[in-house]
Amino acid sequence: MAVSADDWTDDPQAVDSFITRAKAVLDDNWTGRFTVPSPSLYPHQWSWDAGFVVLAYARYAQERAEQELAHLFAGQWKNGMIPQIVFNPDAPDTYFPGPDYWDAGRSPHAPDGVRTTGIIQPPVHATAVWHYQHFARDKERAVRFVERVYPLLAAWHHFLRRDRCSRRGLIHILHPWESGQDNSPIWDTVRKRTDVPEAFVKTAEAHRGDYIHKKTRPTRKDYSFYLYLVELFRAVDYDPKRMREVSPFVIQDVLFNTLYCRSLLDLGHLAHLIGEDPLPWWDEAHVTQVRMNEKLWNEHHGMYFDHDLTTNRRIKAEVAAGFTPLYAGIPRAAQAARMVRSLDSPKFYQVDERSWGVPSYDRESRKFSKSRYWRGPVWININWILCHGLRHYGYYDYAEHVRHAILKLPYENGFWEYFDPETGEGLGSDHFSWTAALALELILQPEYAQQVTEG
Ligand code: 9WN
Repeated sequence: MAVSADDWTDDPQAVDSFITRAKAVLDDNWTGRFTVPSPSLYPHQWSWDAGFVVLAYARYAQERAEQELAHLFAGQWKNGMIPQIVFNPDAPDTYFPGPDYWDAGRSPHAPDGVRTTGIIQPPVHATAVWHYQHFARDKERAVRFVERVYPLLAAWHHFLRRDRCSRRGLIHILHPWESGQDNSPIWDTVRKRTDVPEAFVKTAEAHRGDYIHKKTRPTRKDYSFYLYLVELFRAVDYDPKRMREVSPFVIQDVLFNTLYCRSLLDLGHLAHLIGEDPLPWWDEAHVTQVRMNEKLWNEHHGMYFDHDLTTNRRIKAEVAAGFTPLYAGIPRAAQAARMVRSLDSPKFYQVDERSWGVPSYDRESRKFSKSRYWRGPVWININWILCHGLRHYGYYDYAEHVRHAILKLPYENGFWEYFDPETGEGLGSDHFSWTAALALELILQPEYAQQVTEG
């Protein structure tokens, strides 16, 4: 079945009002220096959320895109690390764990005068900067900005290569929060085999009230695991080598490595733009592609699986992120065809069926939950990554089917953090920035084309 581009609405005025509403979400969440992911739950700046909002600002708010990135880079560590969260000193003390719990300043690498966490999130920043300069109206200014941030992006990628990878392998992550998919079923086996001291269960319990919508969030056990890992890292002053040694969680994650690979390709393009050598970045991207195909691909399931470095075993959790390598051109054409067959099935998102986008987890698994965070609900960022990946391989009809979901979900139900794949009901926090931003990214493409024609 071919789904036409405007199936989600055939009313042009409705499209205009949708754009206005999406931009209003970003305006409301804009603090004057950066964009909070949502006003109710997340009052600070998150690393990959910042990258996603820049993809939208790139298309209509050049200066704001620069400010967003500059604020994130102000929190960059001296060893190049871009932290998961840059804390906002003016925010109410509602988010736990906050800056005092992390106490990241104990690391000699922490930035001066800015408080952050001591872990990372997926690297989408070079990709964001590439979009920024590509769509910028003031091109000269954009090139000057790229010249300014290129060394910072390079330092970030050097950090990943130096401190998050052994020899020329894949990048490993050390905490579920680093993947961006906090309570994904991928982490279940690691969490279950880790003895978390009772004190962390108590701390997690004490803060349960901080987490709204308990049934749609990670459990107390998940949170105690997250806090325990933070404690292990804090005890070694966030020293990258020691973190690797003490962590029971050392995973080569598909989504993280996919975005790393895409980021390297985009960093190469940025290098080329300002007269630097792109080849080392593209070489690195190539090595990552080869390694992912060697180590993470599973022909039987038609998708990629994470690898647990502690046990040296694949983690066979069928999550939507297992299809994201399409976005970085990682699978060969035959693999991509196999992946689309797995995606276009009752497990995920069948083309001729009434559901609401690609769920984060296999709908036929007994552990699937249609409402609990990264264990089933539809997330707009994963769908957006898949939509672009499918286009890249020429699966335009299926990509349109995914695009349709990305637009229709917030159009009909609001700009929620995640969505029930069966009913489309919005879950988590309302007024969520990347839901608005990525819908805008898809919808503003024709508008951009028009501006270019108008000259
Ligand atoms: C921990 C901000 C972040 C996203 C993550 C999402 C959620 C945080 C939390 O919110 O995680 O980082 O407290 O649950 O899982 O992807 O970046 O939107």
